[in-house]
Formats: sequence, structure tokens, C-alpha cells
Amino acid sequence: MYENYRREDIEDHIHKIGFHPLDVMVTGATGAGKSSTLNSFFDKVVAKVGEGVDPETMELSAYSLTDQMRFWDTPGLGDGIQRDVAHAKKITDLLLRTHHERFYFLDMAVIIVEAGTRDIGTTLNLMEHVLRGNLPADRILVALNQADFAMKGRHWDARHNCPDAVLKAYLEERADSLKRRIYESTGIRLCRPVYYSARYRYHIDKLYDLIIDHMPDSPRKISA
Ligand SMILES: Nc1nc2c(ncn2[C@@H]2O[C@H](COP(=O)(O)OP(=O)(O)OP(=O)(O)O)[C@@H](O)[C@H]2O)c(=O)[nH]1
Ligand SMILES: [Mg+2]
Repeated sequence: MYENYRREDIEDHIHKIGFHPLDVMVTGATGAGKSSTLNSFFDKVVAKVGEGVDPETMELSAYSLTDQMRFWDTPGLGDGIQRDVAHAKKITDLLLRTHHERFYFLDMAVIIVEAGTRDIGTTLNLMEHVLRGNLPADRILVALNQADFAMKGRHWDARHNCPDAVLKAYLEERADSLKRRIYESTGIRLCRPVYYSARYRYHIDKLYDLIIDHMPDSPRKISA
């Protein structure tokens, strides 16, 4: 479904960067819905989604949407101290992977946060200890998933597949507060998150727009 979405805009960025594909890492706390988000981009099951209480994704996996765009699914943090160390290392290794020792391999990262949780400790930890210093802030995006469940399933208008006015106002407030809290805790100023539901495919286009509108125009050069 998204194979041809805004193809010219994507190609325009790729042309400026000078090589393809553009590599986008999808990261965030365990259970936020990273794998589900990738499946909604591809409109089929590419990444295994957790069904039980255990975290699902343990390794990095790459999925090419087109020959211009490749997404990296990553294991979520917040899954115990030992595992977090191992997972953070995998993510850091990906952030520091290079092309011919001239450019970093990964172009940007999207952090997925569960809209229904106020506990963003894992997200802040990921930003402070894994992303900061390894990826410039203008290559980091944040998005709120599970918009349908932000108020425990209340105020989701199933008939129209969208939030009602109450839930929408709540989600707007959550987006502002997430951006503010990230800035207050880490000093990292990100653009305003979009909210969406991977499960119900609501606002997936908004998430995709956010990514396309913030694609870099240059490769990540390794400074000497
Ligand atoms: N209600 C609702 N549930 C969702 C949504 N997206 C994902 N889920 C559910 O959340 C759970 C975790 O989803 P995953 O996609 O496996 O999450 P993940 O971030 O990849 O998790 P790890 O691989 O463990 O890091 C699953 O039960 C999904 O069905 C959503 O938009 N709405
Ligand atoms: Mg996963």
C-alpha cells in the first residue's frame, strides 16, 4: 500500500543524499508496537508481533519497502536489566555501522511510544543512553502508537475507525506533553509526535508523512 506513497518526494531526498536505500530504525520500549507498525506499512505480516506478555523481537531485522526505503525493527527496551544492556548494544552497533568508513549506514530513527502510558522512563533512557551522541536530534522522530487504546479503549469510534472528540483532545494533549517531557528531561528538542493506531491502521499515513517530511538531505558523514 505504501510502496508508491509520495514516491517523488522520497526520490528527491535520496537524490540529495546520493545513495539508497534510506535506512530508518524503528525503536522504543517493548510492546509499544514497533513490529505492528512495520506490518501496517507493508500491509501484511512481515515482523512477528507479540501475543503474550513476553517481549517478542529479540534481534534486528531489516525490511525493504521499496529499493529506496528500508526499515529496521529492533528489540524493545524495558525488558529487564540484562537484556536491556544486550539490546542497547545491538541498537548502538546499528547506529554506528558504517559504509566504507565514510558514512554511517543508518539515516534516521523513529521512536514508538505507547499513547496510553504515562511512564516514558524507558523512552527517555533510550534517548539519553543510546541515541544521544550517536544520532543527531534532527534525525530522530517520535510517534504515539495505540491511539485506539490511549483511554483503555474508551472513546474509540469503531464505526468510523477514529478517536471521538474526547479521545482526540486527549491524544493531542499527550503529543504535546511527550514532546515537552522529552525536552525537559534530555534537552533534546524533537518535532511534535503524530498519534496513530497500527492495529486499526488509523493515521498510518500521518506517520509516513512525518518520516518523509523529515528525511535528511545529506548522508551522515563520519567526521575525521
Ligand atoms: N490496541 C492496540 N494494540 C496494539 C497496537 N499496536 C500493537 N498493539 C499490540 O501491542 C502488542 C505488542 O505489539 P508488538 O508490535 O509486538 O510490539 P513491539 O514494540 O514490536 O514489541 P517488542 O518486539 O517486544 O519490543 C501486541 O499485542 C499488539 O497486537 C495498536 O495500535 N492498538
Ligand atoms: Mg517487536
